[in-house]
Order: sequence, then C-alpha cells, then structure tokens
Amino acid sequence: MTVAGGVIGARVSRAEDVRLLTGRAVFIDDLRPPGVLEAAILRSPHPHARIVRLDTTAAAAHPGVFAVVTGADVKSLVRRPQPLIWRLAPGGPETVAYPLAVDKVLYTGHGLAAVAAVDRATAEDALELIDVEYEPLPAVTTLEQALAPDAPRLHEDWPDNVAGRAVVAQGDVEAAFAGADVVLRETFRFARQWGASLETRGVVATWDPFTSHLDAWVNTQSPHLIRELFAEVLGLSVDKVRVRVPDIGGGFGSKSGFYGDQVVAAVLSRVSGRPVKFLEDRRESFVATVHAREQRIDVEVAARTDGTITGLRGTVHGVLGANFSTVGLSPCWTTAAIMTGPYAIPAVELDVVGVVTNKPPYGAYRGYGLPKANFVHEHVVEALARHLGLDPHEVRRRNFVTEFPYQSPVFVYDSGRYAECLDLCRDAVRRAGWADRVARARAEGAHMGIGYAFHNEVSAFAPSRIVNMSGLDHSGFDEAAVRIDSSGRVTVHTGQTSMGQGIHTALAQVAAHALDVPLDHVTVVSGDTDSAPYTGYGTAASRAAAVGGAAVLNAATRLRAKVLRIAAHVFEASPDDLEISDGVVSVKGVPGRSVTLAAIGDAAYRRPHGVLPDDEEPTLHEREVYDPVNVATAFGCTAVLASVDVETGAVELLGYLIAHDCGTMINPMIVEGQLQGGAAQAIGGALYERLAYDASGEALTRSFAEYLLPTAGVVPPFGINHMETPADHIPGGFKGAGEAGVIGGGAAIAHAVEDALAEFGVRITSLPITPPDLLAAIRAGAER
Ligand code: MCN
Repeated sequence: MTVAGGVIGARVSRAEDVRLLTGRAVFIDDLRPPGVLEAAILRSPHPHARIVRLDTTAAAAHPGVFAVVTGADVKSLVRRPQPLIWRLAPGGPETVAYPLAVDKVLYTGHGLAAVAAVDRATAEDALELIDVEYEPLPAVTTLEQALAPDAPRLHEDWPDNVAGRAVVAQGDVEAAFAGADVVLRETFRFARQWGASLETRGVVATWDPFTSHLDAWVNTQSPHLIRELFAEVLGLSVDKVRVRVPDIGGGFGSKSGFYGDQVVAAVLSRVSGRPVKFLEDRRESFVATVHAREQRIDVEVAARTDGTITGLRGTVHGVLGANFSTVGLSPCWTTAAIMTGPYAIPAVELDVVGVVTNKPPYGAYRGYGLPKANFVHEHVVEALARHLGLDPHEVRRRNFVTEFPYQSPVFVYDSGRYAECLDLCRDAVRRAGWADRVARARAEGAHMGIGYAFHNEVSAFAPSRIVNMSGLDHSGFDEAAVRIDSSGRVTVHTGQTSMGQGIHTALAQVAAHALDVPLDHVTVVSGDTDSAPYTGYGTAASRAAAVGGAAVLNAATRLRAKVLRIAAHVFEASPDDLEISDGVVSVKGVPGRSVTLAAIGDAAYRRPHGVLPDDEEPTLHEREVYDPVNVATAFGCTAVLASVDVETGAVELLGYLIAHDCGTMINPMIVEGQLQGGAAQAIGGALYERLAYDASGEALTRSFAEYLLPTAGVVPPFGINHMETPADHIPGGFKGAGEAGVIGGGAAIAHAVEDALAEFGVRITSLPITPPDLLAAIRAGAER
C-alpha cells in the first residue's frame, strides 16, 4: 500500500505482518547454523537444597553428547556473576548469581548443570544420567514466611531475607495525617504472574576459539544491553560480542533482561567448539523466565471530608525470587514511585522492601510496577468516596493534577487533560447504554456492575539523567540513522527491536512523514549490534515510539534539509522555495520544475561532481542521538461492564471501554491493538493468572493447564476513544502506548465486580479475583 507523505496519524497496515502471516518470519528456533548442538539444563526438583554430590561422568559419555558443564565449571569460565544493572539500594546485599547454581539450589527449576548434544532429546536423555545428591533445606515462599524472625535464610551471609530497601517521599506526611479528617487503611496483595509470550526465550551462541569472539542470536528486547552484559560476565571487550535479534514472538518485558542460560549456551559453545542453541521448552519457561507482580502493599491515606487526599504512606513489599534478575528491586520501587498516579497528593512516604523467597527471580512484565500502583490509588479513591458519601468521579476530579509540569514524588509529569479524559470515558459508557443494561439485568435478579479506573503512565523512559538517577547503570538516549540510497529509497536504522508491537511500521511512518516520501519507499532495519545504532536501554518502558521516533524524526528532518539544499543548487533556487511531495522535489508554484528523490540520490552517491554544491558531502545520510529532557506522561481511563454468577463466583466481562491519550499518535490502528493486547493481559491478571506455590515451595503451575491465560472467548468487545495531548518536549509530540492497556484493567474489573456485588458489600483487595475467593466474600457478605 502506498501512502503519500503526511502519514503520521494514518491507520496503515503493519509492514511486519506480511512476513509473520505468510510464515516467512525467522524465529530463534528456525536458526540452524552448520554443526549446531542443542542444550538442555538440569533443573532442581527442590525449592531449596544443598548440592552434596554432582557427577556428570555418565552423561558426558552418552553417545551424541559434546559437552557437559556444572555450575562450578561455568563459574570457573566466567569473570563475574550476573550483574545487577539497577542499583537502588547502594550498600545493601547483592545476590551472587552465577549462570548455574554452584553449591545450593534456591528454587524449583534452578539450573545446576547443562548438556550440549546433537539434539535436544539426546541432551535430555543425558541429563537423566547426571547423578545428583541433594540435601533438602527448609524453604520460604511467602512474604510472611520470609520475614518471620526464625525464617530459613536463602543467603547465609545475609542477616535476614531482606534484599533491599528504598524510600519514596515528598512533603510533610506527619502533618498531613495529624490534620486529617479521615484516615483509611488497607492491605493489597498481588499474585505472581509473568509475560507468557507465545515464543519462549532462546539463544544460539557461537564461540570462535581463534578470535575469542562470541556471536549470539538472542530473542531479546535489548540487544545492546545484552551485548554489554555478555562482555562483562565473560570478561571480553564489547567488540568481541555480537548480538543479533531474529523475529520475536512476543517479549512483554520478560525478554528484556539478561539470563544465565544465555551465558550457559556461550560456555557450552566454547567447551564443545560448536554453535549451541538453547530454547526453553514450554514447561521450563514457567520457572526459567522471570516472574513479576507479586507484592503486598500496606497503605494509609489521609483526607479531608470534601474528598481531598492530603497524605499517603505505607510500604510496598516486593516478594522477590531467590536471586535478583538484572533489574533488582526496581519494579517494586516503580510501584511506589508512581503510587500517587494522576492525583496531586502533597505528602507521601512509601517504604519499599524487597524480600527474597525460594522462587524464580523477579523481573519485568508489561506495565512493570504500574498496575499495582494503579490498583491501590483507584481503590483509595473509591473507598474514600464510599466513606464520605461522595461520587468517586468527584473525588477523582478533586484530586487530579491540573497544573503542568507537575512534580510528583519522583517524576515530572509534562502534560495531561485528566478531567477531559474521564469525561470521554464516561460519555462512551453513556452512549453504550450500560446503565440501562445494568438496571435491566438487576431487575431480572442478575448481578451486573460497572467499574472505572483512571491511570497515568510515565512512558518513554528516558532521559539518561533520570535513568541513571533512578539507579540504573544504563543510558536513556536513542540513536537513529536515516539514509536515502541512490535509487531514492529510504532506510531507517534503529536500535529499537520489533517484538510484535509494530515499531518498524511506526518508525517508517515517521520517516515517510518527515521526508514526504511514499511509505513503501521506507525500510526499517534493526537487530544487529554490529550495525544497529546504539540504544542501550532497548525496547521497553513504552519508549520506542517516543524516544526512537523522535530520533528518527530529527535525523530525517535534517536529511530532508540536505535534499532541499541539493535540489536548490540544481534549480538555482532557495531551499525555502522548494517542496517535497510523494518523493518528488519541486519549485513551489512552477509546474515542470521538479526532480525526483531518485535523481538526487543518484547524484549524491554516483555523480556528486557538479550536481552537489561544493560544500555538501556526498551521500544522503544523517544520524541523530536523541536524549529527551523528560519522560512523557500518557494517561487513560478504563470502564468495564461485568456480571458475576453468585452461585459459582464466575465473572463474565461484557464490555470494555477505554479513553486514552498517548500524545500524537503515529498509527491509531496499532495503538488500538496495543491497548487491546494490554487489556487482555490485564484481564488475565485480574481474573485468571497466578503462579502458585505450595507451602513447601513446590511450583504448582507448570503448564497452561494450571496457569490460565485469557482466551478470545473471555475477552469482551472493546471500544476505544482517543485524545491527543502532544508531549511538547518531544519532537513529534509522541508518548508511549505499549503498556497502557494493562495498567488500569485490574482496578476497573475489580470495581465492576464490587458494583455487581454491591448488595453483599464485597471489597476486592487482591488479584486475581478467583471464583472460590469471590464465593467466600459473597457468602460472608450475605451473612453480615
Ligand atoms: N504507537 C503510536 N503512537 C504513539 C505511541 C505508540 O502509533 N504515540 C504505536 C507504535 O506503532 C508502536 C506501538 O504503538 O509500535 C508501541 O509503542 P511504544 O508505546 O513506544 O512501545 P514500544 O515500542 O517501546 O514497545 C514496548 C512496549 C512494552 S514496554 C511491552 S512490555 C510490550 C508492548 O510495548 N510488549 C509487547 N507491546 C507489545 N506488543 C506485542 N505485540 N508484543 C509484545 O511483546
């Protein structure tokens, strides 16, 4: 499809989809370099145990096996354990995590040895020949167990199981509570979940023994970051590592970190002299990919009788796994950092406490810390309204931030029109006739209700100043390069990774817009650290469209100026008198005086002499490093229509309406897809998904038979209404959209369920809302 310039805001089909839908995408498992071996990892059946004996002799002798390594072998071949890139608690204890367990296993699924063999089946057969003797140790799987005074310690050199602490504070909290008309308290619990992408994580590592160079294909969201961490752990200079990214079948944050199994594949390649592929199988991905979300949050809120919130204090407990993932405590800190959400709460003091448990490491998942913060502040608003006899929307309005820029405890919100967005959502609910539908259903004895949640989202994570200040050893800028070739076609080079979110299409739209060329004349290339521009932070925190898009916009705008200078020289005119349209440069108002971009490209590369001005370099190529001055704050409102079967506790979602603002939209169709996909994950988190463990630490959810994902059958029809409040500080005005759908869904669903069950006074303070829990709450309400 050819769309002329001016394509920002156009609903164009995604260029990525042709390859994906016709089976021509190349995923990690499609890569089979000559001589490739396949790896399998021996994983602990115990949640906590000392490794008394580990004998790999028989496995190494098994036909088809090329290499066997234990945790001790890997430790001797790496320079240092897994680095922590996010240091929130300087001076606090650090987990020393080698790629495989060395003396102790710390969770069910913890890897302790690995085999590379001719194929995965042979490697798995060899794993069975490894002789291990474990001395089981008592395990802790809950926050309360981990904090008990006599709790078994995971890391014996620590005084307790507390991995780190941080504080988020602003204003005079003591005074706010001393002068409050009303103080409410609540405890919230969020279950463990994860970014269960369709494609599991994998790596194909090739170690060159002659040059000590590692070539790693990884389905990662952060190729440059992974490259740096490979170099750090393996003791190589960065130029000795190349990371390439094939097509990715979903990342959802869980493919943004650095994993021990990536190092194991590199070490196995070094030991065997062959390329080595490791791809999690579906069952092991439940324990080998980072988990997320699990927290207990205790808060107290101080308010006046008119609904003005004057103070918020409490503790965010992160129920971490056994070891830190690369991001450490930061998802829990982020929950605290955004806990005031869209509300101007002047006094805040939130402690963040990260506690280790005998469960897999805790890391990123779409929305990071935000969905929990949203659940808390939206519950607070509804609870205050009930307590004070006010309309919850009035409480929202009374507390909304209205003056921008606004300094929250951590971030500066750049812009927003929260009250308008709330109205947009409520109008959509009105138009959909939900109130009548609820009234009719209730008249027939059914239990139906409507719930709302308002969110704001610190998106476009950057600049380097803030990224470094928040304790992250990485940069927040984006680099991009735009080239027009000798045939007049445009190639955009970006460090951003495509994982299903359509970023190549969006960046092509930005470049096509800036250069005024047909969209199908633009190709976007990414995914190879040897050639891709540097984007250290990678594709996460809904930053690719805003930060990556601005970098492309700036580079393409400069390139456009160069094209105009060359054409002006040809026409002996001023660049100001020229225009570009659909790939043709013309003198404004003079028909016939035009030259194609192809002709300028041809001259710029092949016949520069005489055509280019003397002071103009040959080639048509511009590069931009863009580091914004601030994050960009997107926002939205979610409304849900739900009914509850009071006999079974089952919740059915009947309607889902979103009002949303991500600044200037590059492609509203993709934004809508992003909102729907995020909302589906919010539905999973609200109603179905929970990584469960028994009291002894055994993992109970090891397949999709036990860990329920929302299917198309339970996802309701969506209605999406857009607003656009451009981010003034970002060229293009873009804000992020990739995580918005997941943030407000949990709270809106909970409020719809509470509304449906109003007669029973049910209050939802934990997610997911399971039928047994709901039935118990209904029964308790009926007995009151
Ligand atoms: N977009 C737009 N206009 C804007 C903002 C965004 O048109 N103002 C569109 C763009 O087409 C862009 C997409 O929305 O491709 C998402 O943009 P952005 O918000 O910048 O998010 P990122 O590209 O940085 O993607 C990461 C984000 C996150 S953090 C997760 S997790 C996530 C997600 O987006 N994982 C995804 N969306 C996903 N979608 C799919 N299909 N698969 C994943 O793994």
